[in-house]
Amino acid sequence: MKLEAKEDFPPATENDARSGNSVAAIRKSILDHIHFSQARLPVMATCNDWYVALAYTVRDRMFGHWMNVVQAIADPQRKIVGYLSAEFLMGPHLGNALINLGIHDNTRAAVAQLGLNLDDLLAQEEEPGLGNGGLGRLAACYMDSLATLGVPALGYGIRYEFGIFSQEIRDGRQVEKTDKWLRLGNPWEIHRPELSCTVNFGGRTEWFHDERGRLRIRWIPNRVIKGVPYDTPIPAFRKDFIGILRLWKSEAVESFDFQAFNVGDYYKAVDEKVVSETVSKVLYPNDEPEIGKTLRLAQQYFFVSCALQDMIRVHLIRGKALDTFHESFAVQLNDTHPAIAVAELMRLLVDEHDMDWCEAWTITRNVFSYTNHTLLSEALEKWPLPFFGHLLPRHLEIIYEINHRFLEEVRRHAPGDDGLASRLSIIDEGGQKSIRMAHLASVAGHRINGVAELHTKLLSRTVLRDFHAIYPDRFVNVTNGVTPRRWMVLSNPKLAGLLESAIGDRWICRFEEEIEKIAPLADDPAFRNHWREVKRGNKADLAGLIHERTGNTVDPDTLFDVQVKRIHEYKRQHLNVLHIVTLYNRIRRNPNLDITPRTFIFGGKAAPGYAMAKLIIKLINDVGAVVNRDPDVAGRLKVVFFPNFNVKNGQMIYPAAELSEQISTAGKEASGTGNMKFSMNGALTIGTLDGANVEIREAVGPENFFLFGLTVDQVNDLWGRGYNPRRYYEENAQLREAVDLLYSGHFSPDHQARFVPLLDTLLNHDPYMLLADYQAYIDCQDQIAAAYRDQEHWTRISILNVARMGRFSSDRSIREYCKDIWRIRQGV
Ligand code: KOT
Repeated sequence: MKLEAKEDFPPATENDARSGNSVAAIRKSILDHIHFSQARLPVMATCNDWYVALAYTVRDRMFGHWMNVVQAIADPQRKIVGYLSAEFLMGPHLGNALINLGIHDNTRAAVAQLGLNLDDLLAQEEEPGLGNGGLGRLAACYMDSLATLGVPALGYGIRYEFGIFSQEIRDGRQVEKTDKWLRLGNPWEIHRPELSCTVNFGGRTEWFHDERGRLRIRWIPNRVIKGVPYDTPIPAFRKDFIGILRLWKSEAVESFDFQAFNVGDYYKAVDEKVVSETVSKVLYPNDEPEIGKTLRLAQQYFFVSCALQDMIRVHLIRGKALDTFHESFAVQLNDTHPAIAVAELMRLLVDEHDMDWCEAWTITRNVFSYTNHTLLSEALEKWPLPFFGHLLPRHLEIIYEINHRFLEEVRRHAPGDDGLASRLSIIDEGGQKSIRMAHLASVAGHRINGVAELHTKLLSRTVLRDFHAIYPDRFVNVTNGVTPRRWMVLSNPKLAGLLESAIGDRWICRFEEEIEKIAPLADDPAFRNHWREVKRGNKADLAGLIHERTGNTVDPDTLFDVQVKRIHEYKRQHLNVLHIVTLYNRIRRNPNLDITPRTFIFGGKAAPGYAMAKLIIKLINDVGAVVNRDPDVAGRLKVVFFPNFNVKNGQMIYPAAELSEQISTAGKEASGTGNMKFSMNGALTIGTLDGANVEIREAVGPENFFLFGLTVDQVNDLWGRGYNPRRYYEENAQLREAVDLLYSGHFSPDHQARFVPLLDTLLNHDPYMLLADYQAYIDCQDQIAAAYRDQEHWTRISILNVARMGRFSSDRSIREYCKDIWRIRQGV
C-alpha cells in the first residue's frame, strides 16, 4: 500500500510554529503549549511545566519524520526490524532529541528569551530507566542507529510503571527507592489504545472439529488481559526519520469485568483489574539468577504476544498474505527473555491463522534470530515444566512438537548418539525438568550471535557447543557498539567542539571513516593542549557534581580512575579496592612517598537480593571513609562512590574519566559497552583480555592499552590444575598486608568482622580469581601511575584512543546486523 499525500490534507509545513526551527518559532511553540496543552499562565508555570512544554515542542518537530516512517512501514517492499527486548534503557530524551534534530542552539536561545535556562529544563526530565544495564542500553543505542541509518524499526518492550530502582547511599550502604518515573506524566509517548491486543494465560487445551471437519487443538485460557501500546519516537541524527519504540502496558479487559459484574462479584472485578495491571508494573532488577517467577514469565509472554500480533496486523495492512510474513519482518530476540516468541508465532500461524505446521515453521525460522549476551550459567533462562505448562499450556505443547521434530533431525544427523540428543534437547530432563530458552531460540533462529569476537568464540565452544557442531553456519559475531551521538556529542560537547574544529562534523554519523582523521593531531602540541583543557573542564564539572551528590571534595588535577557498571563479583570492583588498600599501605609505611595522586570513582547498582554485591558497595564506602580522612594520605588518594549510576549520570562521568577500569575475569564479560564509551571520551583502559576489551586493544594498539591478567585459557588451565587462592595470599606480602588490614577491622571499626564473608570467599574459593590476578593488576597500575606523569605522552595516547574507536559505533554493528542477519537494505 502506498500512502499518497492528498490535496485536501496538505502536509504540515516546515515553517509554522508547530514545526519551524527558528528561535522565534520554537519560542512561540513553547508558549503555545503552556497555554493550549497545559492550561497554565506563564507567570505561574513551574520549571516542570516549562520542561513539558518544551518536550511537546520538540516532539511536534518529529511528527513529520514519523509520517515518513509510517510510509516506510506501509511499503511492502521494505523489510522492518522488530527488536524484541525486555529492556530499553533509553536515558533522557530531551537533550538527545535537540542534538539529533539539530535545534539545540536555537532552543537554548528560545528558552533564554523566556527567561529560562535550558540546563534547568534538561534536569527536570526523569529518565526512563527501563533496563538494568548493558543489555537494555545496547537496545537503546541500536534504536538510535537504526533510525540514523534509515532502517524502519519497531522496538517492542514493556512500559514498566516502575523502572530500575533508584539508589541512595546511606551509611555506606545501598538503599533502593522505587522509580516513579511516570509520576508527572510522560510527554514523549503517544498512547495508542486503538492498537490494543489481548493476551491469554492459563487454562487448558482441547481437541475440536473445525467447520471443515478437521480435528484441531484450541486453547481455553482462564485469564485474559489487554496490552495497550505507547509509542515513543526515537529521532535519527539530522535525517527526517525516526524509530518507533512501542512499549506495552497491561490493563484489565473490560469484558472480563462485566462477567464478574453479571454474577454480582464487584470485588472480583476490581481484583482482576489489579492483577492484570501487575504484569507491566515493575522491571525485575536482577542481572543474574532467574528464580522461576510467574510474573516474570507472564511479562515476557505478554509483550511478545502483543508484539507479534502487532507485526501480523502491520503485515496484513500491507495487503500481503501471511505466507510472506518473513519478507515484512526480521525479528531480533535480545537474549532469551523474548524467546517465547518462537512458540507464540507458531501458535498464531497454526492455531489462529490455520497455517500448516511445516509452512509456519519455515516462516518462523526465517523471521527470528537470537543474540546471546552472557555465558554465566546462572543467567541462562530455564523454566520448570509444570510451572510453564500452568501459565502457557498451549505453548508447552508447541514446544514439545518443535523439540520432537528437531530431535528427529538430530538423530538423522548423528544416528544412535543419544547423548547428543539429550544435550541439545529444548527440554532439560535432568533433575527438575525445565525448558532451556537458549535452546528454543537456537533451534528457531536462522542466526545466533554473540556480542564480541571472544564471546562468540566461547559461546560456540561452551554453552552452545553442540548447536555449533550441527549448525556452524548459524553462528555469527556482531561486536557491540555505542552511539557517538549520545555518548560524545550530547555528553561531551567540549570534546565534540574540538573535534569539529579539527575535522568537521561528518564523524558524528560516519564515525568509522572519519574519526581516525584526528590521529595525526596526536603529534600536534597545540592540539594536545586543547585536548587537555577539554578533559580538565570535564573533570572540574564532575568534581562539582561529586561535591553536590556526596559532599566529597575531589581535586580535578588528580588522575580520575573510574569504574562504573553494575556491581558484580565477576566485574571485580573489589580487585580495584585491593589496589586502593595497597596504595594506602604504602603511604602508611612511608608518609612522604611520592605517588601519582588519584581519585577513585565508583558507581553502580547491586541487585537487591545479591548480598555480596551489596557488601562490595559497603566496602568501597568504608575504605573511602578511612582513606579520605587520613591526614597521612594528604589528598593523594580519594575514593568516592557516586550514587545512582544511570544514563544521566553516565553522561557526566564518562567525559571526565582518564582511566577506565575493565577488569573482569577473562571469559566472564560478554562484551562490555562502558569500555567503548570511556575510550571514545579519551580515557585509557586498564583491562583484561575479556569481551570487547580484546578488540579495543587491537584497535587502539597494544602500546596504548594497559593489559594485565590471566587469559581465558590460563584461567581454565589454573582451574584444571587446582586453584588455591590462599597460596597467593601466603606468598605475596603486599597482598597479605592488604587482606589482613581488611580483616583487622581497620576500615570497619564499628563492626570488625563486616568483610569476613567477602575475604573468606577470596581466600577459600575465589571464584573470579582476584588473588591470581592481583600482582599483575598492581604492576600494571604502577606503570599507569608512572605514565600519567608524562602528560604529553598520556594525551597522545588519549587522542589515539578516540581516533581508533571507529569500529565501536553502533552504526557499524547495525550495518552488520542488516547485512549478515536481517538481510535488509538500508534506507537513507
Ligand atoms: C542478563 C540476564 C540474562 C541474560 C543476559 C543478561 C545480561 C547481559 N544483561 N546484561 N548483559 C550485558 O549485555 C551487554 C550488551 O551485550 C554486554 O556488553 C555485557 O557484557 C553483558 O553483561
